[in-house]
Amino acid sequence: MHLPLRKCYHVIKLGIVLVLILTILTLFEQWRGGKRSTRAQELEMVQDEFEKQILEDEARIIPGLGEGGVAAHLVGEAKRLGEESEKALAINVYLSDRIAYNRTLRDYRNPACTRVLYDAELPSASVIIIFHNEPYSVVVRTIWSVVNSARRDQPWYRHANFVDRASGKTMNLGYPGQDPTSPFVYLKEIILVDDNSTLPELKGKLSHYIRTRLPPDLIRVLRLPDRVGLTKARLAGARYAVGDVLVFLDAHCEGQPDWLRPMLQRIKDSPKSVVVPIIDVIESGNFYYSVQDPEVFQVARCFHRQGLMRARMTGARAARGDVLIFLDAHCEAGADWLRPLLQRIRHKRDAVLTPLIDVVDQTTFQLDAAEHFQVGGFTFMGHFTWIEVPEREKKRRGSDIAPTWSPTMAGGLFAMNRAYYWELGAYDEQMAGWGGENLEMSFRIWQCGGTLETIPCSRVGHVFRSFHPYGLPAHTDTHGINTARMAEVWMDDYAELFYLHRPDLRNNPKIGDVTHRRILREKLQCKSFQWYLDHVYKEKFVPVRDVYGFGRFTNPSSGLCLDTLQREGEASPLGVYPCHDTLQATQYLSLSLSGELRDEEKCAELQYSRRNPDEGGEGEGRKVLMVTCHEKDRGQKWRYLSSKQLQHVESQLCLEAGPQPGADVAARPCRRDAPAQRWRIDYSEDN
Ligand code: UD2
Ligand code: MN
Repeated sequence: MHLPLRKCYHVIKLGIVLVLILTILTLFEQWRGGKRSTRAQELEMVQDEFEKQILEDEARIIPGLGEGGVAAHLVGEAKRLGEESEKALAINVYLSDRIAYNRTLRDYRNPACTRVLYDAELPSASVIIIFHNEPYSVVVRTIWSVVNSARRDQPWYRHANFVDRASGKTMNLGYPGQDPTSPFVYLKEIILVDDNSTLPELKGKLSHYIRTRLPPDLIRVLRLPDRVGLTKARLAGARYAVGDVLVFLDAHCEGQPDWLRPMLQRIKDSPKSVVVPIIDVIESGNFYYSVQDPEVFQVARCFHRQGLMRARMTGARAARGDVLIFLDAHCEAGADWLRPLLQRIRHKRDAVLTPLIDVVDQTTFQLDAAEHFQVGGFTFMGHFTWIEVPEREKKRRGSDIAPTWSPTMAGGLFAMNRAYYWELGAYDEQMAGWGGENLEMSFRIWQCGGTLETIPCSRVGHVFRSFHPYGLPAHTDTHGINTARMAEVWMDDYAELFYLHRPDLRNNPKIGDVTHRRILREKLQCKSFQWYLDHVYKEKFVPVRDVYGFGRFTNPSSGLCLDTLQREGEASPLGVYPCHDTLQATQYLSLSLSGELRDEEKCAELQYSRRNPDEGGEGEGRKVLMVTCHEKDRGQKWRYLSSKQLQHVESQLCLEAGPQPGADVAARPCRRDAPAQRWRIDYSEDN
């Protein structure tokens, strides 16, 4: 009796405890549930806030503005706000916010591109777009441009052949293994690498935009926890990528129709080709999509104006040749334009033919030839430059739209087989901030057995900015340090030419250790920089090679040196300036064995006065301009006399220092006793 009672008591106690625990648990669950739902609510509200912001953004867009790639303009207060935003951010962001995110562009490709046949099956692409605090609308437009280029229903894909070139089999468009019903072809993924931006709109709002407006399955956003600079940001993207081909883009680009496929095809055909599109300019002030400045002497053919029927008839009646050729009186013919016409008519008597008619601008005589583009060069200061396609390369490539060898690349826009990217050593992961990685990769590609090519049927516009709108790691010259790292590994003795400009970086511990990159170079059995100069970039002027002398050209009596005075432009007068202690680019000149007085890019030439060709006999003297070197012309030949005078061969005039710092030099009749005409060259056979 006793025990059962006690037992009973225990059971009741246990029961009460159990009930208590259960109640607490239920309450806790309820509390947690409630909390969860507030969190969901909160999230929803934030999304709503993003949605609201995006709807507001969309309402701001002015239909038709900038459509086709034409220059966009605003007026009044809006214009002023736009200009202000450009001053602050190097891009007219106010205007960008008002241009459709997926505007179309006029097709600037060489018409021959539309006739190229591509394989139905091409490698898949991972497009990697890196950004740090880029303007939101510009980034979104870049993403749209990639997405749109890969849409299966684009006309260029619809008209594409469905027959595989290699096998002759009919195939679906896409990459191997791709679902043929996917709305996108060739595009595996877009990887956005956020290099630790601080702008809030590039975080949640951008993600929300992608989720709700873009194909989210196609797009990954990689948020880096620290700011690492563009080289490491691209590396992070590349590590993440799974496509066959890596396609790198800056975050302010818009592609022309069908820009992706020509590059994929080339990499399929030639996996060691690293390819770049033609990079067109999107103007930072008005978003005008403009093709690289063509130059008249290139191919000028013909421009058209309303012709006079009657006059032509009269001419035809009087003609006695087999073939009648009508031209307006304001045409310039390209090389060998006549023969193809005659040949065709010989075979087909009733053919009526027109040449390809290019447009020459009426006021500037600039030729608007779509196929004109430039490739990459460099300076020994370590900067990328644009150069004309060398004549020998025009012959080698065989056609205007064939892959064109490029000594270097600008760096931001290129495509490369993913396996080859890693095999070739990806990037130097110790390069911080901005700069240097482009020349490093260019030299590495060529020296280690690859090729670097511009694919003319692929054109992508890029907003070139006049300054970096984002801050870079304080007080570090990342371009200089990265370039020194590059030079240490790839340039052999030619690194000295870089250090001549940057003596401060010689043996500087800031450069860090490059041993592993030198090991890479050995492992890949890469060729020398000398080989690169001899075979890849033969046209490159080496300031110390085949020269009579180089360095500063000092006028001892005044202590002034020849100086290009950082003057920009096609033809800028050569001047004088107090000599620098170290060799600076503006005073770094050479007198070549062929008689050119030049810096790395331009040659000294006497200014020619149309009004009075003999001008400058006694009085003013003739100005000396730094212009593009053109070996043919005698006007760019100089010689160094034993009297230490610099004489212009054609005119027999001598170079005379200006009277004060910053003044132009002049060419005047040679006078042995004139101190202003004596020049000492830092390094020459005499010294
Ligand atoms: C050119 C290249 C650029 C790069 C650079 C040399 C082109 C058209 N552009 O300068 O791609 O090769 O030369 O280094 O070829 N960014 C980051 N983190 C940073 C700094 C920049 O992610 O710390 C991003 C930036 O948002 C942009 C990209 O890197 O998307 C390139 O920077 P840029 O546009 O300022 O360089 P750009 O075009 O003047
Ligand atoms: Mn850029």
